[in-house]
Amino acid sequence: MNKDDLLNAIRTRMPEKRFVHTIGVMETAIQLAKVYKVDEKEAELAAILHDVVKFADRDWMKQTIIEQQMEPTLLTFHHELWHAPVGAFVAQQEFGVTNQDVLNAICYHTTGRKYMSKLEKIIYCADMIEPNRKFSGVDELRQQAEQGLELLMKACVKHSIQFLIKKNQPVYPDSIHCYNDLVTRKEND
Ligand code: DGI
Ligand code: FE
Ligand code: FE
Repeated sequence: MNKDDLLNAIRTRMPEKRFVHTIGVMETAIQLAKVYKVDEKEAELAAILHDVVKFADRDWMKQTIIEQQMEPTLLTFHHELWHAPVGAFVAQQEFGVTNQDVLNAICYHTTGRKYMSKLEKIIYCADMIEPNRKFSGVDELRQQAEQGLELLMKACVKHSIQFLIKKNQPVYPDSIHCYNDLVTRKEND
């Protein structure tokens, strides 16, 4: 599927606001891919599909997690986390995506995980800093975008974990593993 067909296909599955967010993630991810030397087409594809099932039926997502034998812990956490792994499944099944790095970037875009690839980090960060995001602290995160992908990623993960803690929300284990991996790592890229 070419870019326009993909965009038309996802547009029918979400409200306009979410589509505008997706375009913002796509443009930001392509910019980051240029700076950090990642395949721009892969960044574009992962960004377009990252929230493909954000508005899918909750019971259907739950069913898919069970049937596809995804991590059962997901079901004990907030349903907001489900659209990422189920989105990766739909990208593969319905959109024919075969590139594992693209599928992983969709799958881990909400929680992160340890040992993330550059593409995974780009989608995670682009999702947080795209121009339509308005939360307090977002400009500081945007300023990190040119400081290195590791530093940007660390700032984004810290912000989301702090946000969850402030709201008294449980933090999914992958998010903690992601944070630990980033703060114990020595090299920066
Ligand atoms: O889908 P988006 O809104 O573009 O962004 P997203 O995929 O990063 O989802 C954000 C939501 O996910 C937000 O409501 C916070 C929630 N979230 C992210 N990480 C965790 C989490 N919720 C819990 N409980 N635990 C997490 O680790
Ligand atoms: Fe999302
Ligand atoms: Fe998103």
